[in-house]
Amino acid sequence: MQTQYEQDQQTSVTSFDAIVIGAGVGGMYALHHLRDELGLRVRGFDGASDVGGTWWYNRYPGARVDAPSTPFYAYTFSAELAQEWSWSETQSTSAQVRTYLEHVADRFDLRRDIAFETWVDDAFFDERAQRWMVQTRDGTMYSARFLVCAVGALFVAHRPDYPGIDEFTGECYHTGRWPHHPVSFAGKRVGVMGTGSSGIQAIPEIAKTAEHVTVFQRTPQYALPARNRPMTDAERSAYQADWQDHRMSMRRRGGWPFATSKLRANEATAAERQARYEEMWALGGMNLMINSYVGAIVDADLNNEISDFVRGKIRQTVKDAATAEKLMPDYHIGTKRIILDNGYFETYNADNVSLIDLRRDPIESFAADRVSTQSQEIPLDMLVLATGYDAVSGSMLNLNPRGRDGMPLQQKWAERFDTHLGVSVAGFPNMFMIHGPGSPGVFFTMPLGAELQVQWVGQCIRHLDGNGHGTVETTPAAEQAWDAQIQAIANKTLYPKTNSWYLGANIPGKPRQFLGHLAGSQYFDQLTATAEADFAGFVFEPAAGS
Ligand code: NA7
Repeated sequence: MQTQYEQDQQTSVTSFDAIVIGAGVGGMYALHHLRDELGLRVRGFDGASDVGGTWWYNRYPGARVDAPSTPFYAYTFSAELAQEWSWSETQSTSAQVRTYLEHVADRFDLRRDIAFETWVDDAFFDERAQRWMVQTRDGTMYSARFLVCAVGALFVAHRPDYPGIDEFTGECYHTGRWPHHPVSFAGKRVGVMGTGSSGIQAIPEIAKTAEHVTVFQRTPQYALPARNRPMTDAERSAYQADWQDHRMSMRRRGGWPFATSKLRANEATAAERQARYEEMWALGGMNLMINSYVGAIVDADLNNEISDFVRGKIRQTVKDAATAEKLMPDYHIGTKRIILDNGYFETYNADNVSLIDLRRDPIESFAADRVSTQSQEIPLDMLVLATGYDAVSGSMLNLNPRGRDGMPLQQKWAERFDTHLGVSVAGFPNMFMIHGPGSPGVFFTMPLGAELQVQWVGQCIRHLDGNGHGTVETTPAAEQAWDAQIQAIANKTLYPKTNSWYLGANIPGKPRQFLGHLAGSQYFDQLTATAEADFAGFVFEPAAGS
């Protein structure tokens, strides 16, 4: 009997060595590395009409990188690329990131091997042929020995399921699916639901022109000042001159290029600590968390003190005391994604902004032109959903590849999102994930993290080919040990004490499991060690026909 692949050879299936799904930060580099550095025949697919991935979609007003310092949210694999590109601000806009990624695509001639506006509807592993079969929405079949899923940690938009929400006839946009046409808020009554990074970046911008903005807040958040400003020439040239050092520092320091504080909170007086928090606040909020004292995300007392400090700042900023109280966060700072803001709390001092605390006044239903909470009716012309994502695991489940015995990933991951090293899933041979569950992903600088994972994938493919193997995959035992490590690291911190998307808590019914590896440097050491140990934790099968 012929394999699916052999049958397809007689029809019109185009074959590649590797198929890369996703043309965002991870997929672009995967294409470049596998094609230009390993010499493989590679085809990329993306549903969007250009490169950028998450950045292609996230065009809402105010969208910016939410990492501390922009020059470091960039690729590091090419010295020339690092030398020739200049970032203009310390916190880049989404548009600037897209321009950069478009430049990367031009410079490395990536687009010629990416099929845009091409959704992958199906991907399954043909065990006899040892190949992945991939079907795009127009019914075309492709095959490849390796499937690289760079489908994004923040891709599947989460839309709340309030009664009547689909009957709302005003304009309605999700921040993660922002339209490409200009959106005007002028003269409109805009409701913004969600106060994560996206909502907190968008609200001050929308309030500049809207007639009225009503913010629907479920969990009050800490937001720390981004202190965005133009990059100076001196900073740019220092970064470019020391680029290799920065790269190595980021690799060693969990994605953050600078040395962090070695100061111990218990060796300082309360007054000294307050002075240090003020200093860090003035430098930029992220410093408050990682540069004040050792252990802000581990030591509950220290964390409480920093949390109190930020609550005090919110009280000082928001003039109306009742509004300020509604904005008071009550969880350990840093255990939900740190938000860097540009004037968020100040926005509540404007007459055209009001805040609904959904914990005290929950939404009951939507109608064509309004939303009703328990206590009031609010007419709206526009609804902006800044309600986040089925993060980290959602995009792989959306793709739902089928592995050995036709096992769909949705079935394999019905209760736990188990992987080994965040890159491989048992029963899914020759499939690699970039920024998958169990990776440092959103806890590390994502471009550098993607580079290191992709380079490891390249090493694995070389090892497989060099030894005459046809398949590589991990084992359930390796997955269990990996998950145990991830949970153990997370359990040493305060993260698991808070409901967050890091734990899947934002998606009704999603299994609760910490989804990221918190110790990035240790993680990448383990990737290296695994490769050096001939890929311990993986099993290889001889190539078919050998
Ligand atoms: P986030 O951080 O998941 O924020 C989503 C927000 O939407 C958050 O405030 C949620 O409240 C709120 N939300 C979610 N569902 C609902 C419902 N049903 N009703 C009311 N409010 C709701 O997503 P973002 O897009 O802001 O940021 C995602 C990441 O992208 C960000 O960290 C950056 O790295 C880039 P909750 O806190 O869950 O109570």
